[in-house]
Amino acid sequence: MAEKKTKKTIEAPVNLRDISICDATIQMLDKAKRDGVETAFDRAATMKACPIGADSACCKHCSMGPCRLNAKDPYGKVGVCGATIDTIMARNFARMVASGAAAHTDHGMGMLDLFREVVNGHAPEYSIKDVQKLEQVASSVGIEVEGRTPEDIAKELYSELERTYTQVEGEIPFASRVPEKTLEIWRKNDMVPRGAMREIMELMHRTHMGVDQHYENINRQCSRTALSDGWGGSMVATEISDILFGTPKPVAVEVNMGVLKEDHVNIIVHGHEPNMFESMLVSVNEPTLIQAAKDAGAKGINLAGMCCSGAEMMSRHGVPHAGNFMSTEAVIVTGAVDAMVVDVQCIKQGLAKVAECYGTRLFTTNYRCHIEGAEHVQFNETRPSECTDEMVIKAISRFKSRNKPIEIPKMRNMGIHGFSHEYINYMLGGSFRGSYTPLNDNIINGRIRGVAGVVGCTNPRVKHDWVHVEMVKELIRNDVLVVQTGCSQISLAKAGLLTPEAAHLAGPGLSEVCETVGMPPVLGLGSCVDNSRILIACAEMVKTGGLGESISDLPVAGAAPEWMSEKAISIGHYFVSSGVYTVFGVTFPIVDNTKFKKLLFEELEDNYDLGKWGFAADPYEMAKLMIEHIDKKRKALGIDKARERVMMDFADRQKLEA
Ligand code: SF4
Ligand code: MSK
Repeated sequence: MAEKKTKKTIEAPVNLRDISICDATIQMLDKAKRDGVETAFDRAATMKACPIGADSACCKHCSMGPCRLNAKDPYGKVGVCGATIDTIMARNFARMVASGAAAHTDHGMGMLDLFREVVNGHAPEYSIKDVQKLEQVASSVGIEVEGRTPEDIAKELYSELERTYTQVEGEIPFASRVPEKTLEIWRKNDMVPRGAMREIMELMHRTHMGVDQHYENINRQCSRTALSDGWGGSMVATEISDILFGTPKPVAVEVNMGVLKEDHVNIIVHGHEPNMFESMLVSVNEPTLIQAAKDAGAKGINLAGMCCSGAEMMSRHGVPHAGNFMSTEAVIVTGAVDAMVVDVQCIKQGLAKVAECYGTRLFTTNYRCHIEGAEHVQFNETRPSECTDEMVIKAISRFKSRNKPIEIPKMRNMGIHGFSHEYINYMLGGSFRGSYTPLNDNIINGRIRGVAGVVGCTNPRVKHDWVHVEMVKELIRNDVLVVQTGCSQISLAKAGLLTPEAAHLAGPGLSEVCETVGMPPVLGLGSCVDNSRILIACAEMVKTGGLGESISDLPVAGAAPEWMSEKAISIGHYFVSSGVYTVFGVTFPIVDNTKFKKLLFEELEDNYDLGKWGFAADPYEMAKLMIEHIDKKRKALGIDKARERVMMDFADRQKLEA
C-alpha cells in the first residue's frame, strides 16, 4: 500500500478497459486505484473540458476581457475590442504554433549549443560520432567538404546552422532541401522562414491585442513560424543529434513496462533532449557504479526510456522503452522505478505526487524545467557524468531502501525501430544504388498506395493507444505504408506492428513489398523532432521523380490521432504548410461554419497550393479521409489506373496459386 495518498477520493472510471488498450497501463491503473493514487486518467474523468475553450471561442489577450463568443452563433457577437471569431481563433491557433515551434527550436538550439562546445573542445565527454552524416549535412547547405577535416567542416556548419535561429533576413539554411516548386509556392506566399527567433517573436507580436486582425494574414505568419520549426529548429535538432550520437539504423528493441527488472536498479529517463540520456547511458555502464548496485543487492542497473528521448535512445542504441506519455505515471505505480529522470517537455507535474507515493526519486535536470516536489540535479554538458553519476548513486540508495510491494506487468513487445530517412534510402535501393526510386516505383505501380505519417501524443480524452492502432491497421490494410514518430510509434510497437511479421496485416501490395524487402509495414523514425525525417523523405520522393513537382503533389497524408500538445499543432501546421493533408483526432480548436475553418480545412489547398487540415475523432473515418486524399493525388498524377492493374495481377496470381 502506498504511504501517502492524494487527497481526493479516487473515482476511477468504471471500466479501465474503456480508457486504454495497453494491458500494462490498465494493470497499473488498477493497482493505483487500490493504492489510492490519482493519475491523469482520473483527473480527465472529473475535469470536464471547457466547451468554449475547446472551440477556441474565447480570448484573454487583454484585461478588457476575457471575452467569450458563442460557437453556435459565431458571428452573433464580437469581443470588447471588436475582435471577430475568426481573429480570436486565428490568434489562439497562432499562439499554439508559436509555443510548439518555440519548444522544438529551443530544443534544437540546445543541441546546437552542445555542438559548438564539442567543436570548441569544451565538452570532452562528447564527440562527433557520425562523420559521414556531418559531411552530408554540410554538403546539403552548400559547405565544401572535400579535403577538409571534420573539425573544420563542423566549425563552418555550426555558423551556418546558427542562422536557423538568429537570422534576421534571408532564408533559413535548410530551405536548400525543399523541392524547388514547394519553395516557389512559399516564396509566392511570403512564407519562407528567416530565423526561428524572429518568426516566433513576430507571431507573438502580431497576435497581441490590436495588431494583426485579419485571420488570413495571421495564418501567413503562422505558416512561416511553423516552417521555421519543421525545416529549421526540429531539423537542426535531428541532424545535430545524428552527428553527435550516430544516425539510427534498424535495431530490435523491447517496448512496454515488462522491460523493468525487479532485481535491478531501474532508472527511467523521460523527456526530449538526448544529451543527458546519452550521458546516463555511459553512467549506468560505469563498472564502479555497477559494482555499487551489486553491493546494494541488485543484479545490475537497468536503464529504460519513455516518451521521445526514449524513442531516440531506442533507435540509436537499442535502449528498451517502457511506454508513452499516458503511461508515465502508471510506470511509477509498479514500485520498481528507483529513479525517474526528466529534462524538458511532456513531463506531467502529477509525476511528483505519484513518485512521492511510491518512494521513487524524481529528478529534474534542466534549468528550464523544475518541478515542485522533485529533486533538481543540474545537468552540465561540460561535466555531464557528474550529474548522471549522482542520480545513479541516488537510485541505488532507493533500491537499497525499497519498502513497497513491487508489481511489474509482464508485457514486453519486440519491434524493429530506427528507420532514418537515410536507411530507408539504403534499404530500398541497396548499398550501391541507395535511392528512393524503388519506393516511388512501388507507389507508381500501385503496390504501395501512398505513405502516411502517423505521429503524436496520447491523450486521456480518448481511449489510450486505441485510436493510433486502429487507424494504422486500417491504413496498412489499404496498402498505405506508415511512418511513425513519438508516442504514436510506441502505441504501435506495443500492438506488435513494428515487426516484419506484421506484413500479413497489410494489403496485398504493401505486404508483397514488405516481404520482398523484409521490412515492417510500419516504420518507426524516432521522436517528435524526428518528424523532420519525414519532411526530408517527402522532399526525396519529389526529387526522385514521377510523383509530381512539389510536396503537395505527393500521394501522402499525415495524422496525429491522439494529440494533446502545442508542439503537435506546430508539427501539423508545418506539414500542412509543406503541402501535406493532415488529420487530427481528439478535438480541434476551431468553430464550424467560420472563415478561419474554411481557410485551414479547404482554402490552404485550393488557393495557396499547400496542404490542408482535416479532423475526425473516429480512427476509421480518419483513415478513410487520408486514403481518399491519397487516391485524389494518385488520380491527379495519372497513376490511379496502375493500382487497379496491380490489384488485378495479384488476384490472378492468387487464383493461379489456388
Ligand atoms: Fe476581448 Fe479583444 Fe481583449 Fe481579446 S483582445 S480579451 S477579444 S477585448
Ligand atoms: S513526447 S509531444 S506526448 S508525442 Fe514527444 Fe509524446 Fe506528444 Fe510529448
